[in-house]
Amino acid sequence: MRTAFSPHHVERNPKTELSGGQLVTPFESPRRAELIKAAIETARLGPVLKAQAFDLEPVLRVHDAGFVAFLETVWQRWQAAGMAGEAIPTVFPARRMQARPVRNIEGQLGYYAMAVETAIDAGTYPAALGAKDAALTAAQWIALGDRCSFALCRPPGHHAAFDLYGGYCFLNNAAIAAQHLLDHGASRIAVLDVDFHHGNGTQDIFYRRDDVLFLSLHGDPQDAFPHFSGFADETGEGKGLGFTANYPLPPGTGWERWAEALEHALARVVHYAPDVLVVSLGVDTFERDPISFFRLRHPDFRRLGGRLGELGTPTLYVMEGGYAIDDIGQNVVAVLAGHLDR
Ligand code: OKP
Ligand code: ZN
Repeated sequence: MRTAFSPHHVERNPKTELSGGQLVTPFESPRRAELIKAAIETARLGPVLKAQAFDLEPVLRVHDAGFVAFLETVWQRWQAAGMAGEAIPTVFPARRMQARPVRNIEGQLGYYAMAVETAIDAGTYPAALGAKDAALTAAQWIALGDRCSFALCRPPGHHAAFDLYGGYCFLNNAAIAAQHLLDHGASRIAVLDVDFHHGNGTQDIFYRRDDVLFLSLHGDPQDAFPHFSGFADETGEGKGLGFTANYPLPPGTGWERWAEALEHALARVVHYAPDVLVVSLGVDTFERDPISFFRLRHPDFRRLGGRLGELGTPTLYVMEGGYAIDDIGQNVVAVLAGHLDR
């Protein structure tokens, strides 16, 4: 199995995340990707290769052009406005206000943000471009016949919607890859999101479509971020009705209950018979994750990979969350090794 990796991820290294009313060192750190890369190499799961550079065309298949132009220019404009710290919005188009991308940079930050924990720094955009390159490179390998590949993306992507960033995400790596596969021969893609948090961005991008089946297992939005997306009654719209499935789960959920939801989701995948399965792989379902509340244990990640490998569908794994730094490498390797049955 090949892994695609972009060294540009290190360029995103913000000093601040708003958490519990304090500016703390971000949970989503450069070390995460380096530890995962090292664990894959140590486990000899296959080569870790530098991502190929793609242009913006595949990005603009799923994201708003104004949004991408905002990401490209926000840091320079924030600095030009004389702001001393990292770029964080302060005001939002809340209910009954005008949701318009006004010219002022603070106004645009509020317009394009879905959450404020995520500060933007000088290297955020190059890192986000590198993550999408990793996703597209690993997708290309699947299009050319690989049975399984891994996009070691950082920053993650699944909270990034058509025209929204937040939740540590800027470009939706999994959605960009899924669309690229559809544009290069696939007719149906299933995206299975096993990150602890609901993949609101991926859901948003494909909500009205029947060529992408989106399934997500996650902390109940009554209790967990992103709070306003991921309820069981969100099932798609228009011709996409029935092509979104959400499995919100309560605090303390362990393997038994989680695997029950997984089996429901996998039955849907098998019935859909996708050409490619895209897995939004977060390992923040781990029992010691610092920001999540599921209780999956290390061996459960191998079970997950094994179960996905049994489907026999070409599978693209796209890295999302996971913040238990001491265990992140081993947990990701467990999923991939389980899939490869080694
Ligand atoms: C990104 B990914 C908890 C606040 C959580 C953001 C979490 C983003 C997770 N009090 N804030 O899905 O792993
Ligand atoms: Zn997550």
